[in-house]
Amino acid sequence: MKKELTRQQYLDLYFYMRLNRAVEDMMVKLFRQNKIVGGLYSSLGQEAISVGTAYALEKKDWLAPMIRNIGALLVKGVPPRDIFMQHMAKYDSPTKGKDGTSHFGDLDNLHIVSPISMLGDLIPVMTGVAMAGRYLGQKIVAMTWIGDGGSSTGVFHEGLNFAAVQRAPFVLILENNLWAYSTPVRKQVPLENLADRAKAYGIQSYIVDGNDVVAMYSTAKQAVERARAGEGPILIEAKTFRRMGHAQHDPAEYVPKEMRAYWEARDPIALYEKFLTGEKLLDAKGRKEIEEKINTLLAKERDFAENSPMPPPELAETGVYCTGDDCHKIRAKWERPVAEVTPPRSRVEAVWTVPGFGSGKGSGGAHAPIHFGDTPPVEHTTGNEAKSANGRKPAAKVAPKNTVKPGAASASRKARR
Ligand SMILES: Cc1ncc(C[n+]2csc(CCOP(=O)(O)OP(=O)(O)O)c2C)c(N)n1
Ligand SMILES: [Mg+2]
Repeated sequence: MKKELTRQQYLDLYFYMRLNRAVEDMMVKLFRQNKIVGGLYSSLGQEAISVGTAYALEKKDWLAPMIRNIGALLVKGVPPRDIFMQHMAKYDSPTKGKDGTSHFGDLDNLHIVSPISMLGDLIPVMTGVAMAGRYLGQKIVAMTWIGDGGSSTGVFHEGLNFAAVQRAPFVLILENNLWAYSTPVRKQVPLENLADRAKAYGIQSYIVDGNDVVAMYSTAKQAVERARAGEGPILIEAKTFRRMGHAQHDPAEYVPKEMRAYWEARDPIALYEKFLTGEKLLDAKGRKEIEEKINTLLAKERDFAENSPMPPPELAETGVYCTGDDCHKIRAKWERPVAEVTPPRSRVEAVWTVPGFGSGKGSGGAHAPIHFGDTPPVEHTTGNEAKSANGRKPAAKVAPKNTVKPGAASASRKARR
C-alpha cells in the first residue's frame, strides 16, 4: 500500500470497511434467528472493493450495487437500518417489505439504482444513466459491479460495447472472486485477466489487488476522473476471493482448503490495519473508538429494524406496478437550458414518389408501393404547388398514370421490345 491520501480519507476507508463487515456479521446472526426473509449473501473479504470504489464517487454520481456491494451502499449514505429492514421485509424498509436483500434504490437523493437480478443488465442501464447525465449537462459518472461469472453473459458484452461506442462516463468494476456459484473462473472463461475483455471494445482497463483498499480507491478515483473528463467507459478488474459460499445455504465444500487459507491470510481489513498502524494513522485506542462507535450505531439500527412492523396484508397488492406520477416523480434536473440540449427538428422531407416504383394494393387493402422495376417513372412534385384551403399541400399523387396490374409488368416489357 502506498501513502497518498489525507488522514481523514484513510480513516474513512477503515470505518466503512469495518462497518460493512459488522453490518453483514449482524445479519448472519439475524438470519440464524430466522429474522431475515429470503437469501443472505456475503462480501466477506471483498469489502475493500465496494468501499474503495464507491468512495471514489462524488455525491452527484450514480451507482447500482449488486448483492456483494453493501459496502458501497453504506459509503453512499444508506443507513444500516434500511439494509436490516430490507432484509427483514419490514414495513419501514425502502420497499415497504415488497422485496428483500439489497434490492432497493434511491433515485431522488442518493442516486442509487436498484440492483437487477439478471446478471449484467445493470451495464446497459447504468450506461443509460451516464448518457442521460451527460445529456442534461450534469457531469456525472455512473458505476456498477459485476462478477467473474456475470462477465460471461451476453448483456455484459452488448452493454459494454454500447457504453464504449457512446463514450459513456461509466466505470465498471469486475469483481473476480474466482467463483461463480460452484464454478471456478478457469472453467468458464479462457482468460488469465478478465480486464482483457476491455480490449474487445477499445476501452481502457486496470487490474487491481481487490484486497488492497488504498489501491482500489486510487485506481477507481483515476478511472472516475478519466470517465468524467470524457475518455469513455473504464473497466477495473479487482482480483479477490469469495470467502463464504454463494449465499448462506452454500457451505462451499468445493473450494480447495489451501485456496481458502491463502486468501484468509490476505484479509483486506487485517492488511489495512497493519498499514495504518505502520503509518501511525491508527493505534489501539483509535481502533477501539471506531469499534465502539460501530457497535453502538448498529445496536440502535438493529433495534429500530426489529421494532418495525411487518407490512399490513392489505397492502400486498399496492405499489407492485408503477402507475406514473403517484408512484414516483422523477424529473430531469437540467443544468443547461433545455433548448440547448433539445435536438433540432428534422428537416428531412418525406418522399412521396419514387421513380421506378409503381403502386398497388397491399394485403391490407391500402395503397402500397410495389417494386416492378420497369414501371414508368412518376412525375416529381416541385414543392411549389398550390396550397389547399387549410394551408397544407394537397396530398401528393402516388399512383402513376398507368396503374400496374399483376402480369402487366411482363406485358409492358413485351410492348417495348
Ligand atoms: C443472467 C443470469 N444468469 C444466472 C443467474 C443466477 N446467478 C445468480 S448469482 C450467480 C453466480 C454469479 O457469479 P459471479 O458473477 O462470479 O458473482 P459472485 O456471486 O461471485 O459475486 C448466478 C449464476 C442470474 N442471476 N442471472
Ligand atoms: Mg464470482
